[in-house]
Amino acid sequence: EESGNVLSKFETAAVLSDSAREKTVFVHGKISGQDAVVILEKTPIQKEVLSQIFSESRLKLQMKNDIYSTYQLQAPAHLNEIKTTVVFPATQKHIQKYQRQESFLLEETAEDYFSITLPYIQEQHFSVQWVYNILEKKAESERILFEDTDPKTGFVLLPDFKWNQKQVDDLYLIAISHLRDIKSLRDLTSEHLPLLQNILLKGQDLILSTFGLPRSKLRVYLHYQPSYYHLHVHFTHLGFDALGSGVERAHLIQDVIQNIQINPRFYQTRTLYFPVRADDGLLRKYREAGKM
Ligand code: M7G
Repeated sequence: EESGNVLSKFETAAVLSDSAREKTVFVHGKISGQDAVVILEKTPIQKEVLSQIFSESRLKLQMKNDIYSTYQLQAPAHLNEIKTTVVFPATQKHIQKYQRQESFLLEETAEDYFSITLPYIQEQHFSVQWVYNILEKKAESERILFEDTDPKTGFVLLPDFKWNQKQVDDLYLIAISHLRDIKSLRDLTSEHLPLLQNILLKGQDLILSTFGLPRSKLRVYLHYQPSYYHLHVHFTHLGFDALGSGVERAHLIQDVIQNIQINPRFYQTRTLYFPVRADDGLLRKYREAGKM
């Protein structure tokens, strides 16, 4: 889909972070005076277009030594796209989110959650308007892969915007609950078991029938803390090191279900650990409370 070039007026202010290994760069800048964040990412090479790459590209020899040679290969434009994500207008919190920073592990007791974390996330959070737009079919409706409309156990399953859907190697889908009052893992009780089981089973089924990936190839998890406080579940390819799939932030949904089966108030009573970044307001609150 063409959308003009919103980036032609982009004025770069700073590179927030970049990674040669991931082939990404996160840039802060301005568009007509307002803050914007742009993410550029070189995507995996699709095996389906290999023969086109070999036959339609221009090769420039860089060096040759014995049986070794390296080239600069210029692939045709349509095989040489850069996945680009634009957040505009971006808030200060978005700029922070994408800035490379040191992180610290917080230890959140149940009491800390109610006295420190909850009040903080109630005043300081990313808008979940994009989530409501999906649930109400005001955005991305053509991207929805599956929907269960039950008001209690229903959800919408669609590609995460981190995935370009060109290869299953880095498959990344999200399931968004129709229920609007579950902020995070902390709110989940035995009442939500049918919802969690429904998301897991139907998500696995859809991914098997649509992408041919069996459940043994999926990592299905919730983030704690999430960025967006509306219940959603991440489905990623097991072989892909998705950002945020590390043990300090990702909770496998199968574990979550079992923990709640053993103790219906598991997530209201346990201490939870999660990373926060150096400039996160929550870290400041924990320090002020003498917890760090
Ligand atoms: P999270 O655990 O709340 O936060 O997950 P994280 O971004 O820190 O991981 C939210 C998930 O929703 C992430 O995987 C995002 O890439 C994805 N996401 C965020 N937005 C704003 C959108 C969007 O507008 N559309 C879609 N399809 N996915 C999004």
